[in-house]
Amino acid sequence: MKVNEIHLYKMNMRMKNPFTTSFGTQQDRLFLLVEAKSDEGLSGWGECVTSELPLYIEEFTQSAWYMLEKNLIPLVINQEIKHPDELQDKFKPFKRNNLAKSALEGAIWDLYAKTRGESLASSLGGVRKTIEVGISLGIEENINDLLQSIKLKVDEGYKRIKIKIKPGKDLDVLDEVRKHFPDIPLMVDANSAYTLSDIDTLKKMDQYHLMMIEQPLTAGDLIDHAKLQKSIKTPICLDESIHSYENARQAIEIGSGKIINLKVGRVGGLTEAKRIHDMCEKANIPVWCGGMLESGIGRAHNIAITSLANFTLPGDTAASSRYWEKDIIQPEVVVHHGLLDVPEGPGIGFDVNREEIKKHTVAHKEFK
Ligand code: OSB
Ligand code: MG
Repeated sequence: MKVNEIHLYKMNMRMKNPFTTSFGTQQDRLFLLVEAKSDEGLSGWGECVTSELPLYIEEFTQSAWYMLEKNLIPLVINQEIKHPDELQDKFKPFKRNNLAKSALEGAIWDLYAKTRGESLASSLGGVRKTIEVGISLGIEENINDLLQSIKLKVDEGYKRIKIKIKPGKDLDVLDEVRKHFPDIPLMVDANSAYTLSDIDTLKKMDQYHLMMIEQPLTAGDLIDHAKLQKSIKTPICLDESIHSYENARQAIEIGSGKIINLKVGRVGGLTEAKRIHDMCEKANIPVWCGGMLESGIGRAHNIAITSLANFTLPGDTAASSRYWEKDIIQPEVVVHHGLLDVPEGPGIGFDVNREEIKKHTVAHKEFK
């Protein structure tokens, strides 16, 4: 297929509620959409899950726009592409910038699946018809607000609850949560907020029978995580330390953790996510799909990758309505009793709502 037109949209969408992690609070999502059109008149869509500021990862929305505009889109436009896997080689000279790469690659994957008339999930080798999902809850000033949201989400049927923690908002919070919900599947995410000097606090988390503790230590670190994993029972799950197949291979080799949160954007796209998935499957390392407060388009990509066999733990792909008054896809993503159907229509399997996209577009550029 030939991609003869690409559109880049800068989006500004306000979430229903602010979301707080150890690195800050966000409510306005400034991200990018990529639309790739083929000579057959089909459109593929990808989402660039950056934020306005580089607080979670070094990329940010303007850096991704620049990368896509100046470096990545020129490698793809008007080129014959037989398979989306080819993009990895094309993009390889440019180090990292994975969120930007993933957005364009995702649009091409969607376009490829649509061209073949099959779902993105089956193009990727997915096997699940439904997936299990959990929910990620931000840090709350007031413990009662957190307890109330947990109750709501447990009642809605989400398969596990993840709560964000940071130094000073950890053991006391867990005491309260376990007092009220002694048995729910529970995990915590520190977003890199601790160091090995906090080892006493981290050890104490073993008493709460957590499914895992996500990214306790510095982003990018593997060595200290391996040291920590040796002294705690709770499985460590890596998020901000895994940017590639090689990172994952090394993490497994030295025992930096026992679980991987696989985010398509962070590893540079679906092709790399699938490679990491396959390796983890062989190594008996379960994976689950993380979230980046996506719009419906990124959410649809997450659903497709989660249909692969080794996504054995519930991910963060919650319903559209958890984030948005109105999502930019039709139908929206709905979750029943913690389960979500993998769409069977061509590509991402959701229609994009162009009117809704237009409402939130703050910049647009067309490439031909
Ligand atoms: O660490 O998983 C994370 C959101 C933004 C940046 C990083 C993370 C998160 C979440 C929310 O945990 C997941 C979601 O609901 O999309
Ligand atoms: Mg995380």
